[in-house]
Amino acid sequence: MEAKKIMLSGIQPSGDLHLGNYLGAIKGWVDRTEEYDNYYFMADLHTLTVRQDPEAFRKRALEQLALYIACGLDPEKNTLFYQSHVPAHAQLGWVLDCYTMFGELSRMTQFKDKSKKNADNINAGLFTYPALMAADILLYQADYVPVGEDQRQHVELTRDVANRFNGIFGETFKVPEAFVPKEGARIYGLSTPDSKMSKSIPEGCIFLMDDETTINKKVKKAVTDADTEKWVRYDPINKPGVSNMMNIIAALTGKSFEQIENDFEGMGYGKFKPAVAEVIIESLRPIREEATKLIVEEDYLRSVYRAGAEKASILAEKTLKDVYDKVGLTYK
Ligand code: ATP
Ligand code: LTN
Repeated sequence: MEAKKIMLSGIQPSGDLHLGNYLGAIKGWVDRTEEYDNYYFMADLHTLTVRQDPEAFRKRALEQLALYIACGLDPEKNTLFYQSHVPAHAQLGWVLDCYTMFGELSRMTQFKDKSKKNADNINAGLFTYPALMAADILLYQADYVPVGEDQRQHVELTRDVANRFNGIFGETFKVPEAFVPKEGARIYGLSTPDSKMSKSIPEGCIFLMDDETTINKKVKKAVTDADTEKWVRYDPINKPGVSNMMNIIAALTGKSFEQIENDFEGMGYGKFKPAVAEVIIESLRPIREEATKLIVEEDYLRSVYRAGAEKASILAEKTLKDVYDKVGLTYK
């Protein structure tokens, strides 16, 4: 039997997980569990690039693991772990820092955005972030990296670094591909249909742990469109707000835009919004309920992340050894 291809991805525990994270990333991971050999982690080392309250950070990172599982990532079929528990990430990260160019890092959109947002803390980690991300991916010889559209640039850089290294030292790293979903690749904020749904704009962001009342409130206040036509039609240019909500429904239910247009034919936004809220509430309810149960089961969560790190280390150390051998470092 041919070995399964490797899927790998991570999310920073830098804020509570939201619908954008779910539809742009996690849902796609869950849907492909059987097809691939899966590695998913909490990118906690990356989170240190922005100042954190230590206690809140630790709690959030554990909650993220509970949510991964509640979203449907079965720990028996997916290797779930903390990035910081597999030291090879930091070790390969340093080596790749030395094979990643200043110019390349300077062009990263996320670096430019985050430097603007954290003007008083533009630290070296924020700048070299993509080299650590390249290490995360290349350690596992990943074939596919399922992420939202905004992370594509980092995966492209990873490919460049892998090709550069392979060019110098011979075949060492698998050159990975980004795996970006069609629907859900970019969910926009409910209050800002021109920028992505993000935890930094909480009023337009549906968090996975939001209760029914909160979801209803946020959807009710969602920005609809200023055009004269008041019915539901998919047109991201002229109707970004409505199209975004249609995209959410499509991604959650699997319906086509045409089906959704038909469902709401002749109805105004007054009927559309409560239906959108309903779909979101019913889709997230089982996730929230399961996560609430899991979060108090600390022993169980610990056993999951320990087993995950142990399994991940096997593959990671193999690649690290190869890299050490090639660059002339002595492996322990
Ligand atoms: P920030 O708010 O700091 O920009 P974030 O909430 O966008 O962070 P990330 O940790 O950057 O979260 O992203 C985690 C994963 O979720 C990535 O794969 C990213 O592409 C995806 N993602 C995040 N926001 C969205 C969104 N609005 N639509 C689709 N995918 C998203
Ligand atoms: N940079 C990503 C998180 C991340 C990641 C990775 C994603 C860190 N390492 C490796 C995929 C593969 C983000 O901000 N969403």
